[in-house]
Amino acid sequence: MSDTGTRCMWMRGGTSKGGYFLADDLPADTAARDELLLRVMGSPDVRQIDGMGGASPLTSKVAVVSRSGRADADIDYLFLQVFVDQAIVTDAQNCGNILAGVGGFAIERGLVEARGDSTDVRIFMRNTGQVATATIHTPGGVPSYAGDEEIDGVPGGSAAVPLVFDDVAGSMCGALLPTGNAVDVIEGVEVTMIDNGMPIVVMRAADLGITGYERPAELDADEALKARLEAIRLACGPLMNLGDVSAKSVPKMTMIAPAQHGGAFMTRSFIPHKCHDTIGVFAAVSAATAALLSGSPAAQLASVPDGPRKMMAVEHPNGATACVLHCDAGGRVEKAGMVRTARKLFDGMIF
Ligand code: NQM
Repeated sequence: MSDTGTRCMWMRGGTSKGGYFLADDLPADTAARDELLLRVMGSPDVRQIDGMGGASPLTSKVAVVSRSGRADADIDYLFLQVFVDQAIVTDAQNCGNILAGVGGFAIERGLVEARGDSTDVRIFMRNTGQVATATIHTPGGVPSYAGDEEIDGVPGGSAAVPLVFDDVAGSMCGALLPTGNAVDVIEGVEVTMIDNGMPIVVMRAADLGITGYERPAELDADEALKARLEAIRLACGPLMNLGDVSAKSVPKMTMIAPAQHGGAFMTRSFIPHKCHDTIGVFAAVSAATAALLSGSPAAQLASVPDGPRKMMAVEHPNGATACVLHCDAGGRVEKAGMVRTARKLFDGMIF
């Protein structure tokens, strides 16, 4: 890394955290960019002691943002996952939590002009080729992160960042159900391989020998469970049109159980080798969509509201993530929404 540093903003986006960069502030060459980002995070190292990463995949994330040349978007957002303990930087997944900070960052950097007290920012998500709209609180034309909106997994309140996704089916797998089936049997376990914004594999927790209510640390220590999940994941990757996924962070592995707190269902999600403290944004939308497929493992356990507009609280280890699914007359999810929050943590140069 150069001694002159690289301009960067650190932000919490939803229940994740990471470095936000303008594309122009990073090397154009991908290998040089990735080398720099590994140094920024301190990877590979389980403690990430020589960098800014927080020793978890949830805090080792990067947003690369630029002005968009598209008519349907204001900015382009590329998400990069920097692995903690391996020298891997991958664009083979999107991230809806980091997405929550992207609109505010773009306004801060002058890529988008604030319009009144709240500003809609249309974001082209380069990882998946799809568009999201984030509404940013901009009193006096300046992003403000202060507010009372609380999301489970983040202490205290911040300004709400509503996110809307128009048809994110098949984001990376080319189809909502890449195998064409709502249920397949992989390694003896009934699964739904689904992609409504994030490729995930949905299974009943009980079929993996757990209740689905364990704490993440307990599941992280269960080597037999992790080996079984990885065997299923490696088998699902090619079937989901993702190829060999041994060095990829998708698909995520989502185990579900009946809800405990009045929500739609409970989840424990491996992302993919560590249990998520909550659940990802697009992962929650994808899991909720799986629960609408009759006969699927999720549908058998879930409580699904009637009507075309379905408010579904996807329970997780630290509360629930509420998403709204809008279905067309045929029951297909045509639009999804969710409220997140974000906060600027620092702005400066990283060395
Ligand atoms: O699914 C973690 C997160 C995510 C992804 C992961 C996410 C999403 O919580 O949209 O937000 O699955 O690696 O940041």
